[in-house]
Amino acid sequence: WRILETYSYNRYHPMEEIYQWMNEIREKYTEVVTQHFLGMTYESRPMYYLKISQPSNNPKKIIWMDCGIHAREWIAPAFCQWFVKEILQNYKDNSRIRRLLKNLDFYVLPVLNIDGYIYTWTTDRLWRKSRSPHNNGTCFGTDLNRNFDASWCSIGASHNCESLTFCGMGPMSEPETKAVSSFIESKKENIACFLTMHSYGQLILVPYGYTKNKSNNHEELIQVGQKAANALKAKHGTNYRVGSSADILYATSGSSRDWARDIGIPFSYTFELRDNGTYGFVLPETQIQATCEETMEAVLSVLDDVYEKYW
Ligand code: PAY
Ligand code: ZN
Repeated sequence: WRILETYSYNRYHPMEEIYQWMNEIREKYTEVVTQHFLGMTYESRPMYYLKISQPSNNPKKIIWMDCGIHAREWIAPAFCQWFVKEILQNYKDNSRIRRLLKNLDFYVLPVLNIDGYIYTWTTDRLWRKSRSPHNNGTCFGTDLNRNFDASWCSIGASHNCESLTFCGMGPMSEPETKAVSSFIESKKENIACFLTMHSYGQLILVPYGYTKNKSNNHEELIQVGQKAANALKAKHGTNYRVGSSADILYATSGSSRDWARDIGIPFSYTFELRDNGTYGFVLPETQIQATCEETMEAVLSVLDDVYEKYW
């Protein structure tokens, strides 16, 4: 294992290292991990997700987790990698994780916006969007979290390609959102839970952003989310708030979370990880470990509840 043996989960990694990490994870844990192609980014880079699954005969529900839909939110891809590592290192000995993996398959996309992520390493640390050109190449990037087909570009998003929240030329107009949404759509009957990881703000967000109306399982979403926030706080004392985007953050349309709920996925959450603005997107590496540890508690709490609901 050229990379894996010395891989530090307390560091941020450039995309080439994350690609290598995925390869080696798949090779080392062949009995439970497979790597799958989702599609190409605008700049023709392959998008892969890792599937963690134990062979079994019982029908299993899927947990989806994506990280790095926004390029500058580096703690998110760091968490996806942390999550995979924790599951793989512990599923044999830790009864809680073993039980989850017996009944659930995890699909993890460590970096959704690969072109943007690379751009934050090479050129502009605070880049948010993808890298597709618009308006005859005069401006770049679509906000992929405004590009989903959920009341697309109705509120909290912009048709102006210079804007940080540019919604794109149409719903799912970008190769990255098209790849994710076609895949999710094809599996939606079996997906129990959709988790999309961002930073910053310390929030657990439920649908919706595009309306103050509530989804039909809103109370349950809040309950599960609040329990997760309590578990998170118990680890290192970090405070999170739980609520819909429209209620506790701001109005947004075209988010992946709202879209996932609208196509019928019951549990759909956006996590806004640390911090509260002190460092913002540039969260120091010294905080990766504590952030990932506490987030792991929150995610496991959600998964326990999802599991309880189905079995
Ligand atoms: O409705 O889920 C939502 C919005 C979630 C995020 C968004 O897409 O705007 C919130 C922001 C993010 O993580 O991208 C928050 C950060 C601090 C920002 O850039 O405003
Ligand atoms: Zn974000």
